[in-house]
Amino acid sequence: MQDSRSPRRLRRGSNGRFRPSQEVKPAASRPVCRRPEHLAEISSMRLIDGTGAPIDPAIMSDTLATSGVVFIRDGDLPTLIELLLTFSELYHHPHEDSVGITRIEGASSASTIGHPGRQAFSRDALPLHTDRAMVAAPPTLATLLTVQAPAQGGEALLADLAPAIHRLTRLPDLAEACRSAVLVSADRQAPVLEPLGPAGYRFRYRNDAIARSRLLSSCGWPVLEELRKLRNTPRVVRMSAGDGYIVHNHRYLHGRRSFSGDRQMIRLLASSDIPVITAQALRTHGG
Ligand SMILES: O=C(O)CCC(=O)C(=O)O
Ligand SMILES: [Fe+2]
Repeated sequence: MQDSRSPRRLRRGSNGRFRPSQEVKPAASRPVCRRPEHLAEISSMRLIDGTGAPIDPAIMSDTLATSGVVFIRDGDLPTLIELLLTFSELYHHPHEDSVGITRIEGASSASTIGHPGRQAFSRDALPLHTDRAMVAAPPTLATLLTVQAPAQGGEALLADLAPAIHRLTRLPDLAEACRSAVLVSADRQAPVLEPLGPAGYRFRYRNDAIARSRLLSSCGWPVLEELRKLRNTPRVVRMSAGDGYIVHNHRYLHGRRSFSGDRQMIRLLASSDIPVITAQALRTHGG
């Protein structure tokens, strides 16, 4: 690709890390985004839904609000950033290499011992989770792009919480259920299922060294029971270089299987006002 095609082309710095040739500006100062139509001209990246049907980049927000996930084929980082900036803003992460962008490679598990937040940088499995689950407003979108697939393992794990949201929002004591199912980390507590007024509900979940769920009263049991059932039945997605996914981080949990050999992923976090699920889509999950 030519440099003129993207204003935020990424180059490798002297330390081997990706960095934008023009710094990606923090959300507040970023200029209005370009329309997504030109993306097809600059890259062979394709977007598909869970059945393999193509997705128009111009309706990404709608697609994510309806189905919660979009899969990437033949993706590359500059095009992905361009795409995300047409409908969202990059979101800071403490381990990022540049705003919202983190390179994730496998190291020995020993190097992450004592650093609970760094398990992603090992070759270990990552159980299903919400990214940045313990902050007040977790990113709306979590995107993973495969740069190098490992010799073995490393498949993505995905789980849609929409059917669970559908069932739980019919609970007679929903407000109390929301209050009593919480995630607890070393220094924080956050609701697993959080009412957001007209915007619906937001899920967050982890069951790892960063945070675990806890019941404050038995009213929250149905919430955690939904998650317990879901943990054992994730969708397993094998990804080659250029493959990836974008999930609504308040609706879909993601994770990975353990792997051996070299593997390199790029994680991009972003925020937007995309609803967790549209009312119409929620109804379809009720059958
Ligand atoms: O390595 C992966 O496939 C997922 C990484 C991840 O979920 C994370 O870093 O939060
Ligand atoms: Fe993650």
